[in-house]
Amino acid sequence: MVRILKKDDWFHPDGFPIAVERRDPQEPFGLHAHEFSELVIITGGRGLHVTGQDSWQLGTGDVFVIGGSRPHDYLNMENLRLINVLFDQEDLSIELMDLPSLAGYHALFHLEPAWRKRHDFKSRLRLTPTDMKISVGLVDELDGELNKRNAGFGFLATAIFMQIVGFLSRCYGRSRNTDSRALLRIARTITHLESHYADAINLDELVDMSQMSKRSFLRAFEAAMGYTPIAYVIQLRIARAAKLLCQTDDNVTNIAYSVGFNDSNYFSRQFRKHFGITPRAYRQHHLK
Ligand code: RM4
Ligand code: NI
Repeated sequence: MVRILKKDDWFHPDGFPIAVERRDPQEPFGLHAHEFSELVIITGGRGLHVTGQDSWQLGTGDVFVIGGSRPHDYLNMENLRLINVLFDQEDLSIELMDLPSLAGYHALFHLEPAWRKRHDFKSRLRLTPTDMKISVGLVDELDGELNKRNAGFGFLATAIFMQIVGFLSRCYGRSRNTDSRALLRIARTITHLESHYADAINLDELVDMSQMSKRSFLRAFEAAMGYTPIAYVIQLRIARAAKLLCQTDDNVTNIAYSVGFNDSNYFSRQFRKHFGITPRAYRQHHLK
């Protein structure tokens, strides 16, 4: 049985869903998973990062994200030092704004964790000393807000957290190594879909962008995102439609068309499959 770290034990009793845990050094901890996610910055030393059956050599400057359900541990530590930024994405409900337009964001948060095996972890983010300094500075600021907990800390801590996520996403985007570049190419197909979800999807265009064979691309995409590109676009369209249903009084058919469906019955079926209720019921529910 893998030990599961509980939100209640790791976040402040007020329930604010970001916490900073410094490990200087990381002590033996044991295999575990979390009810939350963890952004890890290796600040010094060496060690093995174990996820399931696999293990990866860590060094200073490595940054990676551990989704909650992924069991992990550290072994063979030689003065391994790290900073964990614990966060619960759902409880945070941050507006991502144009973050998904950064390929580095998808690469760091979605693709690398799922795809590490193929790249033997060579596609991870490794910060330059300058970027490391900036990142640690931001974490220090975040930590300060969280410790003082003065009125307004929730807003400020969230803002600093967003800065960290945005900054690291940009850092990934600047990565030069071959494996990271390969991951960024797939990430770019995702950013393309994010901004063109309402258009007809051209699979060949995506394959071209990835510079991979069609077969490898499809496999890689699905492994990383949990959906085929087509299914992913449908998710984007439905999410956008859900927003429009709440925020506008445009009719269902128009909304379906405006997000890229060309058949409103098909839209309603897909919507229902996703949310368990019809678009109309969804709107009713959110009007209350
Ligand atoms: C541990 C180790 C784990 C982390 C907890 C919060 O020392 O770094 O990975 O989840 O702290
Ligand atoms: Ni952990």
